[in-house]
Amino acid sequence: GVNYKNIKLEEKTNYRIAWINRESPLNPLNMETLEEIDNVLGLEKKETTIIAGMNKAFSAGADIKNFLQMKESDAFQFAAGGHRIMNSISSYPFPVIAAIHGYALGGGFELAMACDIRICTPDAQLGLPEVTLGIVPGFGGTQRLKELIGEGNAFYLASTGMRITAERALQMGIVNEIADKVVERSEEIASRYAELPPVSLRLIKSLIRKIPDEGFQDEIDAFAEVFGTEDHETGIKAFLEKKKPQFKGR
Ligand code: CO8
Repeated sequence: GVNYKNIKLEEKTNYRIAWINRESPLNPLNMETLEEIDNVLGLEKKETTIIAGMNKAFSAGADIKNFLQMKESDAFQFAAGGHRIMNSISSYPFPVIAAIHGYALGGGFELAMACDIRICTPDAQLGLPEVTLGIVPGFGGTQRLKELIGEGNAFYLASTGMRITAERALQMGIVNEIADKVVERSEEIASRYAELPPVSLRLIKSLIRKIPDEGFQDEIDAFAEVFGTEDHETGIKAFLEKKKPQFKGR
């Protein structure tokens, strides 16, 4: 089998669990981690896949340190690569379940949104903080959030960058269930899927989970565009230096 560096793959009889397992406790995502998840989805045996986080969180998003050196063209490549992997989750022929504990922020939240089912712990916090860094969501988050909960609350969350609680996320329809033991609960659902007809599951998923490509393309362009601004440097440096950013509008 493949040796993964950023995830731990647990094979069960009728489903599998891909654990995000980064060195840093909040499980920051990088492209390599996403590619390893993509690799799991490419394995020959197709079955329900649970994505969960080891350590203290599902994932607090992209590794912000990596954004420091990024130019517009790198940002474009990065977002395009991320979109490709998120789309491979939504076009995977079996359900993918996100078992969320702790934080699901930025790219971590976008990864959870690319999944078909979301279960979170009562203390989970979700959000799209990109705006506070002077950037925008770049892994399909604007489009998937809008599709999931409508324009009003999607704009509210993406434009303020505020985090919401599990309870609020359930109320908005972002998560399907709150459970104390999210992985166990996800495994129960995965076991149920193992007893249901795979062709029906695949067709239901493809009928429900289609999003027009146009918005995704615009989001990739927008992600590149913000990397041409001075404000994105201000926001990213301020986060890393634990200071409050002073945005200049350029
Ligand atoms: N990247 C890198 N380091 C991080 C990240 C991150 N996303 N989040 C937290 N850390 C680090 C902190 O810098 C800190 O490091 P150190 O201990 O060395 O000082 C450590 O983790 C713990 O963080 P805090 O001290 O801030 O812990 P708190 O408990 O006070 O706060 C929070 C936890 C609320 C999660 C806070 O750390 C936070 O707001 N983090 C940033 C979250 C964020 O903005 N995420 C979005 C990133 S942008 C993004 O994901 C864009 C997606 C587009 C493409 C994705 C591509 C893969």
